[in-house]
Amino acid sequence: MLNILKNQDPKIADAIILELERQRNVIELIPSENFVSPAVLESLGSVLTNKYAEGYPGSRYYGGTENVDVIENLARERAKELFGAEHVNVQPLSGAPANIAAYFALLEPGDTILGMDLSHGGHLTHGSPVTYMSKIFNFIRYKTNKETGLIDYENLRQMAIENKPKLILVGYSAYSREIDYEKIKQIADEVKAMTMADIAHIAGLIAGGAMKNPVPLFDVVTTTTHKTLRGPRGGMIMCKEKFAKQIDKAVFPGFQGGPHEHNIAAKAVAFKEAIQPEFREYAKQILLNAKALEKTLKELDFKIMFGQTENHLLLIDLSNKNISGKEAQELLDKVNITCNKNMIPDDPRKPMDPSGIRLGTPAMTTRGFKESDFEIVGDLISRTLENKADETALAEIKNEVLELTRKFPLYPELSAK
Ligand code: DSN
Repeated sequence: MLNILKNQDPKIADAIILELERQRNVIELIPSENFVSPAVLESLGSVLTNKYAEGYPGSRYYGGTENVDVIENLARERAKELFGAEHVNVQPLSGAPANIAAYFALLEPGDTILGMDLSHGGHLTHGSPVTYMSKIFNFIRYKTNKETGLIDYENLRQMAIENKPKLILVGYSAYSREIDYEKIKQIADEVKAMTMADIAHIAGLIAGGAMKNPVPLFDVVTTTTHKTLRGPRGGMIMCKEKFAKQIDKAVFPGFQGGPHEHNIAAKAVAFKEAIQPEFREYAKQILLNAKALEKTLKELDFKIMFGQTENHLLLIDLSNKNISGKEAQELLDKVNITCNKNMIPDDPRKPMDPSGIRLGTPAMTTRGFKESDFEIVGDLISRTLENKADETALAEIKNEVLELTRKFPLYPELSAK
């Protein structure tokens, strides 16, 4: 692969080839990552990257847009079919721009948004004080309940009554439970707020019928396309028809310029893949694998936050294991297990060295891992953390990881030569 690039720019070609090798040789547990199909990769590397197409299909500011119009229309129609959406905008460049465009479509500066606290599983763009959006909108943050691990819906309702938000926001990056969209909608109706779900993490699980779908119920639903949905890196907004014009205007010209049509083509390809019956099996297997990993880790005395997992991820509190999240991530990197350090609810430690790690099953499920493989993964993680000072044991674990990954070839059609 990369025969032209190797001659023209060997440094970049070498780094890409090394990255392919790295992806092949690790157990990838970052819950927001996945492996796209070769057809998605081909679309991303296509001549569509050359084209400017500000505007929307049938109404562009540039000539020569007849082919990209076909592509963008297909992406929109397939997304509508997949999620049962009334209107779809496939132009957001990624999840953060999608959320920002949605806020500006629905709200005025200074308006109040009720979203989940970051350390309880929310996302940076849901009002973290380090973001610019937190200076423009008035974010208030609800939390999960310590005892049940669930979103504290009663507290959320009280906060909504007291603060009268214009928008109630659900959808999380580290929360591992199902979401009661009906309850949120009832609260929103009670205080006359609009509803928004950011389903970036679980979009593939929803598309595959393995989790509840907020799209028919909520006003606006944003997502990325590259996580469980297994498409290219990008974003998307779905909404009720009554918000269609303001959503489209907020994306372009409100916030973005020219859409990335190579990316939109790759989204369309991924949506077609997600419509196939095999994708339902994939979504189901992600959940089965997460449960298998959870069972093994619980038996090995790992503390699972939020009580349990009902989706693709596990947030683990490592404070009983005498190791921080940062140390654990670095140690696991050494044995070719990739995950990310993560805050736990109300974490007493700092974000760059928090108390937990976050583990997910989507990427390795794409490679073909089943429950028994994830039982082995749980065991490998535990042994790694127990043997942190034993280089021989760590080398042995790394060999076991390599043996396991070799059984599940990644991109066999791509040659590193
Ligand atoms: N950075 C993504 C994640 O890892 O969850 C969310 O945007």
